[in-house]
Amino acid sequence: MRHTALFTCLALASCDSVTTQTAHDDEREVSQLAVTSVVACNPLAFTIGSLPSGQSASTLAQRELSGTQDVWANYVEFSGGSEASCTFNVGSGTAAGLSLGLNYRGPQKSEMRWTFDAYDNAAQAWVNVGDNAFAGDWTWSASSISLPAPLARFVAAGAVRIRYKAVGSADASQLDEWSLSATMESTPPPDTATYFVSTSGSDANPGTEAAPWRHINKAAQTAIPGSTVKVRGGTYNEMVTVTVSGSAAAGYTTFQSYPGETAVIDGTGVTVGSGAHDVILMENRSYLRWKGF
Ligand SMILES: [Ca+2]
Repeated sequence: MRHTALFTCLALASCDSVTTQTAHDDEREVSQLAVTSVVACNPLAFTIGSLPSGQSASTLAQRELSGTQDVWANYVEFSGGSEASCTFNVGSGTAAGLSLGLNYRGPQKSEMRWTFDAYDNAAQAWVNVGDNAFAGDWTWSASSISLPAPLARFVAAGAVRIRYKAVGSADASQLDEWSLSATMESTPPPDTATYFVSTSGSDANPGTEAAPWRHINKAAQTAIPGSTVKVRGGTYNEMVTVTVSGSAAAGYTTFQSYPGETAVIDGTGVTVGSGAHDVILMENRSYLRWKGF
């Protein structure tokens, strides 16, 4: 969409709260940060059965065994009839991918079934997400099980709960690895940068309060989306061409007089380019606010 917003602030006139909301499609994109991490089971809680002596839930974070290796400290053994759950703290954000990392040794599914369930917080019920169908007979079998969409139902207070459960009590089973790979998306927080312009500043400055810019035009071509430009009191004899925008993700970019002071944009004596007679030119810009001029 193309849109042109032009307005004129005459010398010493007030232009207060002029806001544009039009945007190019690309300016409406909400950027997402996606972070994938392997989350450890913490804590492991038994509702039926118990953690065997000499074993630790912390070993579930590492896949260490293959074939028929038997290193007691490297896995957790679940006796027949066991039921236990892991809490995985995946953190804040929106889940874009949740996948169990498993290394199992025990009976084949045809002999005895062991199930993995995820807790659905919306339905307040356990949902089966898989079982030991991938496993050979008492040989270490690694696999991953992706949780089915929609994933948001499985995340509450930054945590996912997974249950491991025996169907019957015929045989024990062992888990060397029981982890959760979580891809979490988050929207970066709006940048709250603030810039300063002063009649005693310099456009070579960084635009900080201590070292402000000299011209509003400098800010209008430098300020990042979502930032605030505070203009110290005084008369700015300049043409301002705005080339920055705010964005849907970062919010409005705001130009305002410094609190308690009044900045005046004065076009008097400024050479105006052909076809443009505006002291402030905003073309195809969006998410901008002008306050207190
Ligand atoms: Ca292990």
